[in-house]
Amino acid sequence: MKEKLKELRERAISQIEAAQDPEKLNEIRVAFLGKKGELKNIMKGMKDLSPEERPQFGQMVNDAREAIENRLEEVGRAAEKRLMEKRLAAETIDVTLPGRQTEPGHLHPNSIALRELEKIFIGMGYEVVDGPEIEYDYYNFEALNIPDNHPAKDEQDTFYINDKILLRTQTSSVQIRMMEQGRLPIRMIAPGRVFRSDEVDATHSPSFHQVEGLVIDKGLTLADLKGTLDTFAKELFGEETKVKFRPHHFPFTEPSAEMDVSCFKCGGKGCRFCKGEGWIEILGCGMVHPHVLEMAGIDPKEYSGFAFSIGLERIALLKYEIDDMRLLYENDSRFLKQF
Ligand code: 2NM
Repeated sequence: MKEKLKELRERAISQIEAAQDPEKLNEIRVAFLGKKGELKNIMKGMKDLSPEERPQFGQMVNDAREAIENRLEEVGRAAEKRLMEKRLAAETIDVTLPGRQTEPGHLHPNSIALRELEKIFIGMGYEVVDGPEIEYDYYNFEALNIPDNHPAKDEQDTFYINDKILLRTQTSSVQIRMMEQGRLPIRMIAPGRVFRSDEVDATHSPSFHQVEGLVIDKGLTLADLKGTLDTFAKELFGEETKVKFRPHHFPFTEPSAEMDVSCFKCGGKGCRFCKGEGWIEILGCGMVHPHVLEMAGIDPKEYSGFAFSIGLERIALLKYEIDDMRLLYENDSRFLKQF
């Protein structure tokens, strides 16, 4: 029996030492020390021993149990430690890895163009003024000397909210409001969204942006208008830019003109960009009609003024050589990130 116990003890220890994981160690514990384990089994033979041998054998069983328990404990701790180290290694975070890149936003070409226009006019002493997009018919048409039978007033061209209220078709309405306030002189630009009932195509949209300018002072003449817009064109398109004024008609200005700039691609020789013309139309302008001044409460015998109207999208398309206005409204980030 002693031999059997010795063999059992050695077998248990060698199995423990061969085991790698806590689960396996537990199986060994159950097999040897459990209620129906081998050690309990061998103790059943105690009854066959002589009374003198029993205590000695009992002591040997206890020693064997203790030895197996100790070994289980030691090897178990080592296995737990290995397991923990393995888990920690798998969970390691490399703090030196670069972070995930978030794409920075981009200024819209309209915004870049607007900032550039504002910079030029602020540099010439203009203030930037805001006004309502929903406007009275009076400020949008009547005060601008646009008669009721004018084609612009047709429902085909203008979004009406009711008889008297509409979505502004030009930011001139902001300038009328400024003139009414009567703080003279005025040197302002009114950038903003305007609305016209147009079908969408490469050059039209029902909503686009204007930057309209207005200067009111004593003694202003057409020469002031030409000098101002010539300076503006040179700052926007380059020092070598030439301007050309073609007579035109607007109800709110007299005389009126459209201004072309020499093509900044070919310098005026004619190319694909200017469609062989050498010139590119960029704005409408004129001396403010005396009747417009009068209606706004300004005495046209004392004051005169000039005004101009720039299409913001047109400037953005030209400057960044974009050939379809719809690209400006689709907000595809692959397109926008190029600017
Ligand atoms: C244009 C062309 C020329 C214009 C006139 C005024 C105001 F309020 F002074 F009467 N603001 N903007 C103007 C002048 C608008 O658009 C083609």
